[in-house]
Amino acid sequence: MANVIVIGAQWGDEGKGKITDLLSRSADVVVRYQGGVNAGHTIVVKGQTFKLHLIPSGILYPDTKCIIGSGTVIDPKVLIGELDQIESLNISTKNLLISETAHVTMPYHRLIDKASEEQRGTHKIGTTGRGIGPTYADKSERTGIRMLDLMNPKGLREQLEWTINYKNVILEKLYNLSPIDVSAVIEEYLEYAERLKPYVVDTSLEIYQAIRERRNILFEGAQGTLLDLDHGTYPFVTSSNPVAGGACVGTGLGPTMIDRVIGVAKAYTTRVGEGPFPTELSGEIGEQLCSIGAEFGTTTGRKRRCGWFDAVIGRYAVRINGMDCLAITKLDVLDGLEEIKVCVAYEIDGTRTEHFPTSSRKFAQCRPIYKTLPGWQQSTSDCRNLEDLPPQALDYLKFLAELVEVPIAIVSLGASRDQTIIVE
Ligand code: 2SA
Ligand code: MG
Repeated sequence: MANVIVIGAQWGDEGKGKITDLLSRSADVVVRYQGGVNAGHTIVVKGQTFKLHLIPSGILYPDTKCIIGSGTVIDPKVLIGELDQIESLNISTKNLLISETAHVTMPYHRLIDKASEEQRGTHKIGTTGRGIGPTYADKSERTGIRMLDLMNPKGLREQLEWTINYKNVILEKLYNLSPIDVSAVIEEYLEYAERLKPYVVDTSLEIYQAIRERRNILFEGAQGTLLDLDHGTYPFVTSSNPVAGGACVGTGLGPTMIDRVIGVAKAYTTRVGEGPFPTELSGEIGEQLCSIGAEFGTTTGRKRRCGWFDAVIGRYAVRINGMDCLAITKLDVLDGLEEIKVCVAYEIDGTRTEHFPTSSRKFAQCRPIYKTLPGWQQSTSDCRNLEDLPPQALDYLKFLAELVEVPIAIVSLGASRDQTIIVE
């Protein structure tokens, strides 16, 4: 397996959770490198369903080391809730490591996230409201609190007194909100620090040593390529770098140590939050995809917007991530359709283009050029080999692979682990 990055090739929710779960079985170390509690996947263990936002699901395997890397932002309250849940199932959390240099989401980050969205009105981003943008903004502004700051009570008191007083001015003057109680927050976070202390280390060093020992490392991207701060549909993006390059920056590892990049895409497209989406379906078929695909956010429960597969986006994701191969998920959701459309190119101002535009304003003007393929109208959820698939489904996959110019290595046909075709 070697060192593999798994990234989302669309707008997040591509089913990366299932693919990383499959690959986790042969991984010695699983690493999160960006994002925070805006991510989420649902896991079923011992008949109990629970949601993880920060801890990689690899924690469920007794010998897998799980790392929350330096490029992530950590909401300690949520993280402790996850630790409690896992431990309540009698599963050990001793294999978890948290980066000293990851930034901490504070109460004012959540407040500012929500208040600024409200103030933006029709210009809102549609964030998850988890304080992600403001935490990363503080990191760039150099007023952030890092995990290692949390571990130093005296320093933390000083730092938070200054920072919260500064944030209180913003909360009161800019957003008309009540100020935060400085000492209550300090006490609260000192308690979190006590609980998290055993996990906090220099994770870059841990990863480097694991590589030197020839262990298999899986880098797990959250969100997706089009939500990337630099390469996504700005400003309708998240504040981190979900693309493959983010795995190096977000862990403290050089690019020569990565062997492979696997992209995950749905057999159609979804997006949650605001922003342009050329292949979006507003009518009956969109509703059908949403209900069959159960397209609701894991973190916020928001309904996802649904549309056809967009190969312009697919090719773009291949380029930006240096993708080696693709995992196509939720093919079974298309089972009942008579016809399936695929966007092969865009038309902007009467001109055809096969390239993704860098400007969101231009992107909003893109009209999809479709090729229509016949559906297969039979269930694929029990298929376990490519040969089991109806010929139309196989043609559909072949067409997608040709368009995006990388092979399809995995096909997923349902939520359970065995509903998967591994292409040899
Ligand atoms: P934020 O909160 O600042 O990161 O929001 C900025 C944009 O990024 C989008 N975003 C996401 N899109 C899809 N899935 C995400 N994760 C959750 C999930 C979403 C949920 O796994 O289902 O539960 O709602 C995710 N996280 C961020 C967001 O919609 C904004 O467009
Ligand atoms: Mg998700």
